[in-house]
Amino acid sequence: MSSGIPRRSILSAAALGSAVGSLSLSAPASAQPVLDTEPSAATLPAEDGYDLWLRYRQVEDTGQLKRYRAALESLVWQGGGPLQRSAVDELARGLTGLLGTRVMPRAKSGSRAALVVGTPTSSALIRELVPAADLAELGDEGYVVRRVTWRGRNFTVVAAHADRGVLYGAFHLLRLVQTRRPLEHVDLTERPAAPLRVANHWDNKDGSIERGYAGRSFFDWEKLPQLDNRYTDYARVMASLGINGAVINNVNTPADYLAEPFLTKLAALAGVLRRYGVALYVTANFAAPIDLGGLNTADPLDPGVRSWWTKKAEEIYGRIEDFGGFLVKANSEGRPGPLDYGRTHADGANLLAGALRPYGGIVMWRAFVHDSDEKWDRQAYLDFTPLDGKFADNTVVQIKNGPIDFQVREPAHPLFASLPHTNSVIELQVTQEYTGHAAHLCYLVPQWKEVLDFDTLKAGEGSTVARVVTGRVHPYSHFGFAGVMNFGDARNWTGSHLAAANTHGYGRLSWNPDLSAQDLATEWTRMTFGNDPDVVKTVTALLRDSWRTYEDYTSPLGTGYLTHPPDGSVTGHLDPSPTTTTQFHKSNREGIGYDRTAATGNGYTKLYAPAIRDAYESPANCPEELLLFLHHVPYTHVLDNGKTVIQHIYDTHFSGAARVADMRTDWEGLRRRVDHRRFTEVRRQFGEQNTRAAQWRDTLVAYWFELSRIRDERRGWLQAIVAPADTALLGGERNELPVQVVNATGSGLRAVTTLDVPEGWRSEEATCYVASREGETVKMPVVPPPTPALATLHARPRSGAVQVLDSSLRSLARAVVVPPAARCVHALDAGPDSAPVLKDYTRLSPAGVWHEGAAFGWVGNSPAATDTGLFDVVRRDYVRSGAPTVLRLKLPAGRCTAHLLTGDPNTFNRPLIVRVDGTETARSEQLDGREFTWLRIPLDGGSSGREVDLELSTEKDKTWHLSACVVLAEDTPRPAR
Ligand code: BDP
Repeated sequence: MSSGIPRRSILSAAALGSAVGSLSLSAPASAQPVLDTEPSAATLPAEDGYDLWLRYRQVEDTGQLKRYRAALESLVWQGGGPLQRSAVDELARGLTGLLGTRVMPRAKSGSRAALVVGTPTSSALIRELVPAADLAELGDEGYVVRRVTWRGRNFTVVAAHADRGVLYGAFHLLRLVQTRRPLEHVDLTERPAAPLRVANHWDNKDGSIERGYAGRSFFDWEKLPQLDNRYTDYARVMASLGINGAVINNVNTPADYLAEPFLTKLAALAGVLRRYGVALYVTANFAAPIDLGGLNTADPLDPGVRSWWTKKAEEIYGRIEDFGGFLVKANSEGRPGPLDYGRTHADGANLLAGALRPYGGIVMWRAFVHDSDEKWDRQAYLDFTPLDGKFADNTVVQIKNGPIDFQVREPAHPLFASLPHTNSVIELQVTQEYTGHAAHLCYLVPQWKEVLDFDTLKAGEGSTVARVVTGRVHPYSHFGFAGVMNFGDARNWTGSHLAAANTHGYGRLSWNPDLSAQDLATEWTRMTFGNDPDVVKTVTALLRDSWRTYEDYTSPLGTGYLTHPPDGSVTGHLDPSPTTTTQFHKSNREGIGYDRTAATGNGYTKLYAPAIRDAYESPANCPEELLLFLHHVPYTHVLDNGKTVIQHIYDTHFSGAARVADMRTDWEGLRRRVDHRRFTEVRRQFGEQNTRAAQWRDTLVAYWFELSRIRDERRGWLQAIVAPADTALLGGERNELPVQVVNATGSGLRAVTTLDVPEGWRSEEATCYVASREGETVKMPVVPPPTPALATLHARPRSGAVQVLDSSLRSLARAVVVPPAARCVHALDAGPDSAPVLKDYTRLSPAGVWHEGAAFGWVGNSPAATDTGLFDVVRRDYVRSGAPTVLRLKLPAGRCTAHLLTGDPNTFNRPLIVRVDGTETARSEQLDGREFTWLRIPLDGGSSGREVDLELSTEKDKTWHLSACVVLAEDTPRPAR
């Protein structure tokens, strides 16, 4: 790296590694005594959350304000580089707000107390006040904040060896005031535990975010290189946490970011970030030499490929001199990588590392290799441990906290401490992909702390994950933290105000993983909502317990992956869908949990140090919260608390969901103590969480009951499940929709079930007798309107006062309505010839080629066909093709409408694009797995009928699907007979 951060000095600071402890890192601000004297019901100005924790509201307590003013009002700065300039700007802004008086830097101190900031190089006063030797050992990022009395005057000093330390020290001082710490005896020394403290943004160039719940990306690629204040504010926020790197694009990325016009845009962005010490990194697509360079290979050992990357690095550094380097996701979930050429991950990483080395850049190579669900937990370990020592020294392997994928509970990843000769970084997920999006409060710091404190024992006692990733176990040259961010363009950055506590917690832990979750929660609360003791106490408690609560109502005992299967939508991984994730949780009628033991399971436990492996091998000795992650046990397995597993599961789902209602009540107690807007928005979020928690509870307890057939000893319930995916309904006719009524009470009962149907539908209630612990299928009469449709249907059973559970998430799939064949001009059910066809419909298969006299048929290429065996007769199978394909239809005279059904019972479905005579007339949205949609295409047969060509296609290199094609004549009054 030619300027900006001299990486070597970061390293030398970090190389002091073990000295971190001996430097007496200060306790977090919140751990020190505090004056809790804020007036509680002060008039609170409107806030929208944009300031996050960088809120600089005036100190309310007059005595305290006076003391702060006396110490800090006079700000002495004797010059320095751009990072010091940013520090001083922030101090001026922050203190002006906090002290309620204009604070401006001046070069000389007067006769009174003063705040002095700078480095020994830039400030004579600093040279007087702090021995340079105290600072030199702190490296480029460390600093001191100290009260010094010199020549009878009191100085509050923020001093560092380098400008960057001054910046971090300035934010620390502001934090002290924001959290109302006394400064009279302040004397703290800080330096980060690791050199890499990076934000990973999974943002796409079209503005979408892979797993974002706060609106769209705030990186505006259309407008860049034109800058926006938001970029500066982003950089301030990052610097306030000590974050010093940002990867600005998704791990699933095209190669585009490595070429114009992106380089110009990136350079502009890097210029803003640089002023706050944040280095810009980019996710590189491993196939870039092919996609951008026009080569026919990306083989890491190919000389042409090597020289392409070398030139590319030169080009990038020509634009961005302090460019941080590349993040790479290779050979995982379909991404290109070195394995495509029979090479290893190390070959791939070293190729890029070689190109970046002359400039000091690094490669962060992800260990998340997910190709087969069966090997998901072991694959990273199996792929990477044989390569230990083979990675170049300017690469680091980036390892997710757990072996699966950011679940609410997982053991620590077995790769930690298993790569003694390979730089390692931990990847944490700040965005709440599997932990409730922006709808559920789930403060993840306690989870991260558990992982960081986990003792791998691989390099003897005390080889905790935290010590591994802070370079204290193995002699790593690069190490630290990556956090998958939760920022979007929402005004408050994180969508949910409370979710910002995770952003703050991640950054602060990456600076110092020894900070406690409780202290961080308190610190964030004080900075974000003020110092009213009731607010601090309540919000801190809400944060502290939220992860456990979320776990209780979603997935206790390590049950595992229970959310909607992987897909790209914003609702992906939010709601429970246990029936479709059995490959991940492995529960069945006999038992529950995933056997990962060496003795009888997949052997995952063998990846840990012997003492841990032995504990994990045994259901009696393994940590209870991981029981079902590691073992398949009978539902009657007895836990330490004397309860059976199934009873414990029932109880935690109910108690967890009940606690959400309490959380909402606790928050409501803060009315008028928190400004109105944020109060209302958070209250709304708790309302949503309450509903969703009940859905989780009801979906899961019913599911476990269905499998185990063991009743909850403490409660009974009734539930009715519509299975619309199994029955296609005929429009305008009387159908019988099967609905399963489940009786989870201790005695048989008579249940009356009604169906919630959309307007224009008719249905009647149905009565049935259901024995205790049984399910009974009732046929519910239902008449949908005659036209093609998709509709969500819910059934409600009732029987006296028996509690009824929600089943809406079990009935997630919509029912499909198709017109009866007799009413159609064409009634085509697409799929292979071998699969079943809807009553009276005609098969539209690849064999249906157009010929003279045919009513319909393919012209040119024919598609392929698949029968998934899932869903009803119409949706289970389809025709599909990667190429545009023409379906010719014979139309009768007059107007008519074609209805095309598209979707996929398994996985997401690309837009189906329909062109009629060359003009695009319809296009579906990209759909989640199991979602379908009907496209309507108006057609005209003219006065005597004609043939029309529908060209079916989708995005380039993707596949379109068609499940059915129905043509209805426009409703004209039928001539009387
Ligand atoms: C999973 C996400 C997916 C990511 C992938 C990854 O569901 O969107 O692309 O991990 O980390 O968490 O690469």
